[in-house]
Amino acid sequence: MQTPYSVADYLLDRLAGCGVGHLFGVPGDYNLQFLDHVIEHPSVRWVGCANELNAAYAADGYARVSGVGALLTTFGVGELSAINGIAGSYAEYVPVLHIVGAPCRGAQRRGELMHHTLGDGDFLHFYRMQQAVTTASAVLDEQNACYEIDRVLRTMLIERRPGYLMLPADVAKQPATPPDDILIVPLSEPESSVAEAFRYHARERLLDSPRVALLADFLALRFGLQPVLQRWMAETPMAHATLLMGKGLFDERHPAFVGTYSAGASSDYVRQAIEDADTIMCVGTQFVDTLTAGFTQQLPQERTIEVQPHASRIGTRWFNIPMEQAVTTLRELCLEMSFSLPPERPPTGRIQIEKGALTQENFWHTVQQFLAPNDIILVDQGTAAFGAAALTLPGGAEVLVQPLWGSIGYALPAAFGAQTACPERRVILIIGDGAAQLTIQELGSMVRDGQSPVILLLNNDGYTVERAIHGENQRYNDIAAWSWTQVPQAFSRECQAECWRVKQAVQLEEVLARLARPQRLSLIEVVLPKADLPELLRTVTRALETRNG
Ligand code: TPP
Repeated sequence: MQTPYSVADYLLDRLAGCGVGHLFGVPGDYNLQFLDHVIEHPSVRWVGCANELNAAYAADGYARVSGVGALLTTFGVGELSAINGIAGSYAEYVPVLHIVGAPCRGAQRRGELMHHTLGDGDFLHFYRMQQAVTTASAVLDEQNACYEIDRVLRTMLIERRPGYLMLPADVAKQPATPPDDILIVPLSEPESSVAEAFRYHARERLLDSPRVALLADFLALRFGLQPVLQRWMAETPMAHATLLMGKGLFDERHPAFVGTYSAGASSDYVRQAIEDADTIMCVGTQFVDTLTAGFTQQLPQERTIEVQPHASRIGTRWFNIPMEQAVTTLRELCLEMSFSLPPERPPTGRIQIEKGALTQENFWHTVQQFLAPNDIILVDQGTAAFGAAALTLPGGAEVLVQPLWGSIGYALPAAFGAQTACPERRVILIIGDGAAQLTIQELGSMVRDGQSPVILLLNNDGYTVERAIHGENQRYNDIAAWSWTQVPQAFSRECQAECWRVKQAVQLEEVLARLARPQRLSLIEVVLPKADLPELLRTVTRALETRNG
């Protein structure tokens, strides 16, 4: 017999309508019945994870490549394990819906001594904890469920940040009516006088600028501006760059793409091409300490136009205008004008890279040769993130990195999530040995689901990035030495993974040459010197240590 349409079905239909095809998480008795509806659902697939933190990272990785993600955990114990991951999604504007199965309303009303509570009869402790890391949240009941599901999802989509739904087990079963239309997300329209004023002041500013430059960052990606920005750069030749978090926004082989901007840690060419323009248009930028060598950007207010999701600034004046409209206005104005050309790229000459034993330098050079169009490259928050800043991406390739929240171990489950969303794309994960020890269990899920990511595991004998900041030889920067190439075997009974341990640059080249179209999970343990750093990180750590006093 078919079960009657319920709140659980409504929620799943709404998720499917938002483009969610997979729900990550871990079961618990408060969400098991909801899970039966997931299993029955025609388009939302359940993806079990090894723990809730990994599930939150996986949902985040999934959302970064496909738009929206979703996560299911159980009350208290599950949701608090996930909260670190959700906080990362909040900090970095990734819309993930966190659904938490909770005790029935009767038990809550009576304040019963239920498992997974603090034992004080207060069932809202965890709901309150989630407030700081979500843009909208609700405790669902029979009366409000459908309305609140829509409200939370709508706010999530507008703000591009996580939402939270507490779903008591009995509420999930309540009858509901299927939605008869798609979820409408209203477009915010500025007052026409504001739009006019923005256009007027932007024109004045641009007319006064012989040379302009564009610096765009991850908020432009999150708010869907990649197509319009790419079109704009194809039409109007101007120096343009992203920060590390926005990497992948542009076609990096475009002649006027100057590189990844890292403020004072950028090359002279990148820095001058951006900072010396008469007007710098900063679209969706956030200047994080680690990405700007400790806030060394030279982008004074009077020479910048700043475009943020819901407002834009010209000089010191702010206009309440949505990002897309501001960018479209700037693009139209640029089409009417002519600017001097971006500076010539200095000749690089032939750089001789030492092959021999692997170093950060020849490792990243080899990775650069390996990249192909449409790759999804995930880099974790150790040396990997900083090395990746110097890569030039082939067309359609993107980088997933979490430098603002900066929780090590993120990239491995996020790679699982990204590969779940895009099974046909090649996923390359570059992660330190320290970071991998936090979240390695998700290798099991990758093998279970037949995924074939290429995993470059950087074995540099511990926390190298921390050694560079402080305590180079202190025991707190050491980790347990694992037999990395045996790890995938431990995570699947019939091992469907291939593993290598490489110490020489040519060995790495040889292995990567076989992985143009990997058919199974490939783990390459890359042995690197303990204290070696990518050039960018050397500059950044000097700046950070100074700031920490
Ligand atoms: N715990 C979490 C969850 N996140 C953090 N950022 C830290 C601790 C502090 N931390 C930042 S980088 C790092 C640590 C412990 C070491 C990373 O080492 P590894 O992953 O081996 O990369 P490597 O620098 O050696 O390439």
